[in-house]
Amino acid sequence: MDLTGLDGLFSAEEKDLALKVRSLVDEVIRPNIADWYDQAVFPTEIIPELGKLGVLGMHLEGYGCAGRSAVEYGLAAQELEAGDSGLRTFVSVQGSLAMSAIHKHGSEAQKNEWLPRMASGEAVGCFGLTEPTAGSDPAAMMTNAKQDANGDWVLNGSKRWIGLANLADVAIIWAQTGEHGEGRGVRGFVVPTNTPGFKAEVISQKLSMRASVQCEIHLEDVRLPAEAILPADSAIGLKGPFQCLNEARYGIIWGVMGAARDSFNAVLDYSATRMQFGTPLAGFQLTQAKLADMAVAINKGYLLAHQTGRIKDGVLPGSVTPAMISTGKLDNCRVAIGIARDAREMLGGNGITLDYSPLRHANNLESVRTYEGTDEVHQLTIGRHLTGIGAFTRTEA
Ligand code: TGC
Repeated sequence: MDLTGLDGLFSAEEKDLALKVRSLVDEVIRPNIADWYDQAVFPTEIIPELGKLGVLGMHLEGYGCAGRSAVEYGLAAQELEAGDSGLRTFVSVQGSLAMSAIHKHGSEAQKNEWLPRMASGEAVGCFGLTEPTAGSDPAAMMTNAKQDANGDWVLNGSKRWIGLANLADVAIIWAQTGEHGEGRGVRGFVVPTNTPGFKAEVISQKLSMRASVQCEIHLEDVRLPAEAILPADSAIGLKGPFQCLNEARYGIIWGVMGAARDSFNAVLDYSATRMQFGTPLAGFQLTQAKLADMAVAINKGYLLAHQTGRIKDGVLPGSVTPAMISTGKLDNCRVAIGIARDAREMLGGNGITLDYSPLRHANNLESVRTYEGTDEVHQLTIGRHLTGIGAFTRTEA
């Protein structure tokens, strides 16, 4: 499938890491994923294995984290998502969202308390930004945090689509602290999930990401000490969570290409052995045209991910901008879902069962394409970059 010299882009160490993650996927995830997906089970037993492999918060430095490069993180995301988007999502939520929030914006005490345990998989984190009525527009969040006379914070509100909130030990909750006053605005809070008033309810009957759990969080007078706030100036306002979303969106640029690659491999194998009209499917011109288009699209997606990663690592010049991240997230998700759907079609009736991965990937990618910014959010982010005009219009009720 390597049509563009991809293999030569990576060092021996990077390839070694990718192979280690691939082995875990082959040994632990592939044999079980159809059942987990069918039964809507997130396999919690893999959390310590992922910790042992060093992929939880792997791009972070210190506090027990592996301090790997952005490209290595991307390669790991790609291998995990070749297994299943739900499992890659767990690693993203834990490392890029919850751990990144603490690492970027937290106090030394918060970092020391949570990051080593989260890196090993002993503690699970979740990231509460989205709300039932505030998805693409987190500025419209209703969750609020009020400080009382003793300095305690009291949180009220609800969050939705929060990965693993029911299993999490700690939640990073973003809440509005008021429009006026120094340090006010949207702020992040480190909330141990055993705090009275915190409740996570699993969202059921999903048709996507079934080997993963998403929840609605209800916060009712959740009382926290003053030091539960993420104290850094970098976390005052929406740029606090957006910096974490950049990390997660970056991982998606790579991850979805893993799902695309796995879909392609499934149909390449199938077409070599499936006979119709006395010929393997692979011998038909229409099949080869489809396989060629898929392979070209995957190569381009890898190159986009690689280019973004090398810039992020400072190996190539420039810096990674939000528009660059949006370009990768938008296009690689779009391309991956197209490949997974085409692969399903080429599998014929067999493609609608869990014996083959493409429809599972396509269904998962519906979520991946939607979370961390829909196509439209990323198109408008790129549009703003190109034109200098923000087209996100807010109409006050
Ligand atoms: P805007 O005025 O553009 O920005 C507000 C402040 O944020 C800064 N900023 C960024 N900083 C870093 N990285 C970025 N990508 C940034 N984008 C914006 C900006 O400079 C500004 O800073 P300052 O200092 O001037 O205050 O804000 P806006 O409200 O106009 O934003 C528009 C828009 C649509 C781009 C933004 O709202 C957006 O990205 N919306 C999509 C939100 C999204 O992706 N939500 C999904 C979250 S996923 C989730 O909650 C579940 S986690 C997954 C799981 O648990 O499974």
